[in-house]
Amino acid sequence: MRILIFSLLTAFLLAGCNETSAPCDPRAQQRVHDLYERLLQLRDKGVMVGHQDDLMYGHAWEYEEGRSDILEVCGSYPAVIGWDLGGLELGDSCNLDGVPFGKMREAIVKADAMGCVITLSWHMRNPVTGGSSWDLSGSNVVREVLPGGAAHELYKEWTDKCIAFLKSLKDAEGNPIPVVYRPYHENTGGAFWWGALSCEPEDYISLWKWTVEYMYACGVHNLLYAYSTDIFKSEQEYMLRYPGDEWVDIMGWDAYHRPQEWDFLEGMTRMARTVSTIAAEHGKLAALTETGLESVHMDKWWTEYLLPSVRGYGLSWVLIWRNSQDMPEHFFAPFKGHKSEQDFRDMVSEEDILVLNDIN
Ligand code: BMA
Repeated sequence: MRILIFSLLTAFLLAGCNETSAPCDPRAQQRVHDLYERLLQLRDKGVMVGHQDDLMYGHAWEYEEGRSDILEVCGSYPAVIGWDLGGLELGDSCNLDGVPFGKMREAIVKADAMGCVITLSWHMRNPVTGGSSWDLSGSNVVREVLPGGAAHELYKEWTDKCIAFLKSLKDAEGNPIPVVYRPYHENTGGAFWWGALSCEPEDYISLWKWTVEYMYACGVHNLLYAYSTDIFKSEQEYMLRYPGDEWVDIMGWDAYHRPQEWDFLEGMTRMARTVSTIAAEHGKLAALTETGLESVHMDKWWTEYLLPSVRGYGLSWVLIWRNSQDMPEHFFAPFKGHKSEQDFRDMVSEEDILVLNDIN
């Protein structure tokens, strides 16, 4: 019955909308087209479950070959895995969470070979102040990194480092691995130097377009581009920084459950409805690009909160944030022995909730 309702809702949402047909990059490589096609097919099957840094570390462990908190809880790796490039811009050997870029590359190659969808974000430093991505000092940083701005040359060098990393991701046949690239995330929020508190919408859009064009100019054609806001109040707010259909493949949003701050269920179902409707109108895929309840202190969070927030909207995936290896309270997915373990299994045992075993 639930599946029927899910299918009907999805069919309703997609009816009369622009056909989602191809990646926005006119020169996207074959594997990107294949990924896109696969995402379209899987969207009819259900919502994929993703986890940030899943193969690198988990709650109280790190860098153990084959290990994954999600695997240990439900018997399958997640279908989607996220990594973050923060730190790459400085030439650091490890990212901001201590992940060596060499190990990250190896794990991406492995995840791709296993059939996972790969997504990358970038908590890059503030190129004007040298502070972290959360450093909001330095006025108009986005304008300064655009052509003509004081930090443009430096920013180009940073982007070159990202490009070198992207180009180093090759499968066993030597083809570039397709990646869902999700830059400048949570743009309606105030946390980052590219966020709503720190730049004008037109500057954000210029930065997005410059980035995509620079990727093309440097011969990067292995990406799907994901646009993601933070929590938002309206369609207008969601679209304020949207660069346009020819620059984006996936429309997403990030939203964390902070019980003191907002009504998660009410807000999530509203946002899921809005994003999936807009995405369908624009012929784009949709996803919940980051979420979680830190420390998962509700035993049934998965079936009572996450499941109703993602099911039935035609979302391609939900990415659960990381399980820190060294901050015991900073985890968003269950691990072996955690009290929400059974509930997580109940969620992923639903036919329309997909882990890696369900999509291969
Ligand atoms: C945040 C936290 C930080 C981390 C950052 C980038 O949400 O998890 O600890 O450094 O993401 O991964």
